[in-house]
Amino acid sequence: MSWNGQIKEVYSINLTNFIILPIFKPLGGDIDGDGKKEIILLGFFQKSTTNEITETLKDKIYVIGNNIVAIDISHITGDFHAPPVAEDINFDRKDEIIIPFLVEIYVIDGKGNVIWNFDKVGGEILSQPVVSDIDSDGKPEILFISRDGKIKVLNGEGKLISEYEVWKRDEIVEVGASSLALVDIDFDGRKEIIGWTDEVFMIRNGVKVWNFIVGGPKGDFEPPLVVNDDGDFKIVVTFANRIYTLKAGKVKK
Ligand SMILES: [Ca+2]
Ligand SMILES: [Ca+2]
Ligand SMILES: [Ca+2]
Ligand SMILES: [Ca+2]
Repeated sequence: MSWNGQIKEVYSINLTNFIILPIFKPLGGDIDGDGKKEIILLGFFQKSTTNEITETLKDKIYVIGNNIVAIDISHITGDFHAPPVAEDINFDRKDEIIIPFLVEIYVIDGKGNVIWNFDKVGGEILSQPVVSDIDSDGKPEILFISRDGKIKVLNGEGKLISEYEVWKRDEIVEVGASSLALVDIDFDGRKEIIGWTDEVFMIRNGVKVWNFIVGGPKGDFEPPLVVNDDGDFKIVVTFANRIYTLKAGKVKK
C-alpha cells in the first residue's frame, strides 16, 4: 500500500443543537453488531434556539453510522465525570457503552437500556474505565481508579470482584488519575496494571510492586503508554513539557 499524498473529507455532519463536552473524545464502537464501528459522541442536546444551555437539556449519546441516531440517556441521573468507553462485555457481539458518572457507573446498550449500574465506587471515579481480560479467563473485567485510592475491578455483570490499593493516605488526595494500561509484562498470563496519579505505579497480582514519583498535573492525565521493545517493556508518561520513560525491570515470578 502506498499513500498518494492526498486526503479527502469522507463526510462532515452538523449536529444542530448538540453540544459535545470537550473532555469526551469521540469513541469508536460497534453497538449494533453489524461489524462496522459507529462513532459515539456524548454530550447535551439543546432544544433552545438560544445559545444558552437551558434546564430542558437532555443528555444524549449520538451514534453516527450510516445515519445519526441519538440515544437519550436522560433517564440516567448523574454528572458526567470521566470519559466513557465502548466494549462488548457480554459476548453478544455488540459493544456496550460504559459511562462513568461522578459516583456511579452505568452500562447501556445501543438503545439506551440500562444493562447494569454499579454505585459502590468508594468516592468519585477518577479515571476512564478500561475493559480488559486481566486474568486471561476469557471474560472481560472493567477497571477504574476511585477517590478512595483503590482500583475497582468489576466483572462483565457489574459485580465487584477485586480491589487493589494504589495509595494509602489519611489526607484527602486531590490528584486525579490516568486510565490504566494493562499489559502482561512478565508473560505469566496475568496482566499487570500500570497507571499514574502523582506517581507512576504498577500492580502485579493485586499488589503494588513499585512506584515512581513524577509530580505533574492534578488532572487531565494522558494514559501511560507501555511499549514492548522486544520483550523489554518501557513505560512512557508525558505531561506539560516533560516525558518520563521508565523501564519496568525484571519482575521475579
Ligand atoms: Ca455497527
Ligand atoms: Ca455486548
Ligand atoms: Ca477475566
Ligand atoms: Ca503478568
